[in-house]
Amino acid sequence: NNPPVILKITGMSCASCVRRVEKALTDIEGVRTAEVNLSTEKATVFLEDRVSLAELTEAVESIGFGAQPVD
Ligand code: 9UX
Repeated sequence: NNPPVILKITGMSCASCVRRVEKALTDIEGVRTAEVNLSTEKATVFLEDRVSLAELTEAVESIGFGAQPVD
């Protein structure tokens, strides 16, 4: 089991934003789960296959939010 990828997500205002970001992430092939926290602006993403960081961040950016990997 791999550790989760953590992303900083910017631009979210409400719980619907959270659900939109979670859906954008879980719609990616190879993503097992995505949990987004509005207060901390962090997404915790568990993968079942190798997925590039760029694919994750681009999915979030494509629906109008900011995303960057957190080490
Ligand atoms: Mo809430 Mo977010 O009213 O994309 S859905 S601000």
